[in-house]
Amino acid sequence: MSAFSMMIFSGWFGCRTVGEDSAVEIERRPDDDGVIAEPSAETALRDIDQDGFLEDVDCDDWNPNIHPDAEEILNNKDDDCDGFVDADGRHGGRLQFEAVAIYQGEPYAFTQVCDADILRVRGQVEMLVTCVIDQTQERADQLLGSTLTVTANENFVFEDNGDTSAVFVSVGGETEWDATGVTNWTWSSWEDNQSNTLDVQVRLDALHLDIWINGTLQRMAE
Ligand SMILES: [Ca+2]
Ligand SMILES: [Ca+2]
Ligand SMILES: [Ca+2]
Repeated sequence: MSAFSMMIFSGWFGCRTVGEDSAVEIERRPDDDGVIAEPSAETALRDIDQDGFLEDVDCDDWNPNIHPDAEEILNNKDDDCDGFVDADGRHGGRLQFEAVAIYQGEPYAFTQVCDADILRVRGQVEMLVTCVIDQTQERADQLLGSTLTVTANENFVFEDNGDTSAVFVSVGGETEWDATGVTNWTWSSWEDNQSNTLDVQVRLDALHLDIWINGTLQRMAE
């Protein structure tokens, strides 16, 4: 092969090589883009606990007693998959307030309607009752003050009733006082009808003062 022929052959071979590389590169580009994804495998929903509810709606697919049609019971679990554990949630409304106070040996009775707010989260309860005292009641200003506040909190889960200490204060009357008492409340109404209401019974005892707070609160929208 002459030197000239070698140049032509080399030149032709070189061009051929580059051409092949380019062609390969161009041909691979669409694949590299990965635009055409493989069809995803069928992800069949399972019903692991065989309770009739698939795992996408069954909030505990390992427990056949927990599903959207289950009954919510006091067990520290969200049995019916509505996002609320037992009677959890914020409950609000108005409660009836009655009090008897002894002043200089004389009993005085008071009635009142008070605003109430109870927040229950996984069994832990915080309660706030605020009573703006009706000052037309005899000696109300002296014995109850202008605003009476009851606060309580308790961490209980399974019990359907509980005792807890409460703090209640009177603000602004001639006689101001701080005291502690005991609250009792019940979840019985909620258990009976699984409604969004909650019975509340609070009893506070202090020196020369007894207070009862009763009523039903409504679960508030989140
Ligand atoms: Ca299931
Ligand atoms: Ca629930
Ligand atoms: Ca429950």
